[in-house]
Amino acid sequence: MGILNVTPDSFSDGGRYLDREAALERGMSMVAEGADVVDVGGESSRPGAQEVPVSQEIQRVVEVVRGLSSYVRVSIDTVKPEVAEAAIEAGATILNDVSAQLAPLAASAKVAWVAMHRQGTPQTMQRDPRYVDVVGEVRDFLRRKAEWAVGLGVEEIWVDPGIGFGKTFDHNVALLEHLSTFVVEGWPVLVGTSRKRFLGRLTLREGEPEAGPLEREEASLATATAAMASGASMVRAHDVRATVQAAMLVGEISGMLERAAGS
Ligand code: HH2
Repeated sequence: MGILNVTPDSFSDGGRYLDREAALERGMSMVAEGADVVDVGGESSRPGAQEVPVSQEIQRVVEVVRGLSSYVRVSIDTVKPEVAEAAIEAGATILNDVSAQLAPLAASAKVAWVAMHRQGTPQTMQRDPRYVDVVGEVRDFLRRKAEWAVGLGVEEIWVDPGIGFGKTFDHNVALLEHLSTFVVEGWPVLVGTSRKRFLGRLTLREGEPEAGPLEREEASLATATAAMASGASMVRAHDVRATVQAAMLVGEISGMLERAAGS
């Protein structure tokens, strides 16, 4: 899933694709690089991000969705029902819902639904996230949400532990470490680590400053590869070309390991 943020303030690519032509060009380049899905967003969900009025968010995303949806499967990254409806009307077939509240809309519009876990909202989520058992709580939350969506008639459901959304460094690492426990729940798992802040700390070397968003590419790729090897069915990535190569390798290596175990 390639990330296309049509925003001025996304944490790593804000402002680059605010111009519609630039967004369409980047979307098409992700298709050429092998993306199965392009995830279009018109509002940043980074910690502390400001909310965007509905009309402005629609204006940012709709023509980009329309332009790309004849070439690739498009998902709309929004928490606003009006924006989701407009994007679906323009051709989006996945509703990427970081609020995990829009299943009724996904059911009535007959599109796929991504239920992501988060604690708090972008304005509050990194203040003091707390869990007794982060893996268990996130897993129970996602199971409840997926069962709710099944009851509403949503036919394609994805679950996402929401790396960086109301999570400390330790919470993020624990969720990635135990990703395979989400996979056995039966729902395909989507994971997004791309360029996120915890990667800076994960790769910190003594005496050096923490890596900024654009210096986290290798760590993004490494964690995406690990997530796919743990059974994630889709990863959300800025660097599509490298991530597609990693996905191919994970497939090859799993096959090799299976053959070696069988021989
Ligand atoms: N992360 C971001 C946005 N949407 N959706 C899902 N399902 N999972 C994620 O982990 C996820 C997401 C945040 O990343 P990004 O889009 O790069 O930045 P911003 O929110 O600043 O636009």
